Amino acid sequence: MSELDTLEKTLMAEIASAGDEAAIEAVRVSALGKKGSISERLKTLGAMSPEERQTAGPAINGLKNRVTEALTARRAELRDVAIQARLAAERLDVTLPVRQAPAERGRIHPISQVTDEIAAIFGDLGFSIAEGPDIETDHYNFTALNFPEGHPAREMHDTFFFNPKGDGLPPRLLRTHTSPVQIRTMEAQKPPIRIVIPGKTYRQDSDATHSPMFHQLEGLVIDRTANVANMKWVLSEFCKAFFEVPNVNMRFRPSFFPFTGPGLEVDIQCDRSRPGEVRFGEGSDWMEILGCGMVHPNVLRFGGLDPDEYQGFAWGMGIDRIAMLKYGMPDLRAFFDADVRWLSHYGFRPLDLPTLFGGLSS
Ligand code: 2NL
Repeated sequence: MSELDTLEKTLMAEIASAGDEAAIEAVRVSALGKKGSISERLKTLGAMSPEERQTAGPAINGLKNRVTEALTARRAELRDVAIQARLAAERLDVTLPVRQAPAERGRIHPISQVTDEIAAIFGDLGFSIAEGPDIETDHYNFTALNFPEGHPAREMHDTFFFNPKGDGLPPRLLRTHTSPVQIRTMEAQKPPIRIVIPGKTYRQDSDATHSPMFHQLEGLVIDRTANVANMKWVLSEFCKAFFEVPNVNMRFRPSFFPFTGPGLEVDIQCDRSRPGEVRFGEGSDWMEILGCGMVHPNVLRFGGLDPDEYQGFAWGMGIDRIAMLKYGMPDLRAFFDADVRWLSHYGFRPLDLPTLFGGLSS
């Protein structure tokens, strides 16, 4: 067997056993690269006599062509095997149900939804949102809101107190209402003030209709002329927008809050004749939904405002309670159970943001 035949056999065996692109490329370089075994032999043609060249030329070039062809063929074969393997590995069962993307699967908690709805309504009426700390001082939670020292109303709130710090000050507490934020706002900005304050509030109370942590939304308007008629208009606009009805009948009953004078409780007319359903704006029943009143002069003074110059009105409502009312959720405790089955039933789609023009809860 000639020396070229031996080389051909070796190269062909190497090509046949090359397992991937890199191995094929290594064989190509070893044979046809600058210093490759075939390239070196082609270089010897120049020094040969014409007769020698006549037989050696076709022999070496023939070998070069056959090796090139074998390389191309093996490369195609390997590519084919690789594609078949990938197709098998990436096979999809198109009959499986489509899996939802995370943004589709997630749900907005009804409390967040209702808070956003309320923010959209009052935003449209020219209100800003204000927030404040959950941990408050006795001053902001009680004293500045006209709860006198030792007044029984302080105990009525079933306050969670922290351990005293030993600084001689009354112990810190978890705010029992969002009203401290209104005092902080009066101190920080000049009237006119038009704010709503959504947030967590805390009282030691726990049963089917009370959770030790709950959500409140309060509102405050202060300027030189704010009055009860303005307050009634704002609250009736709110109720119509929130319950998505063209008309609501409201009933204002006198009530007492230390921070108001006068204080009122507001009922809206509703129909409870259908079991498990409440309709607003019609019917023969009344349901209490919020408390309100003119801001007590002492509260204005504690906020750094002169009651002879400024007056205002305020209101407060339980977000959890009106969320239950609007969306027919029977048990308050489920709000805080973190049960995904409950949330996927009562939750809201994350991209359906409540707006007045697009619909609050569509
Ligand atoms: C309710 C009743 C109410 C207020 C909150 C308020 C705040 C300031 C001054 C005067 Cl700084 N009033 N807030 C007024 C009346 C009622 O809440 O039933 N909340 C769940």
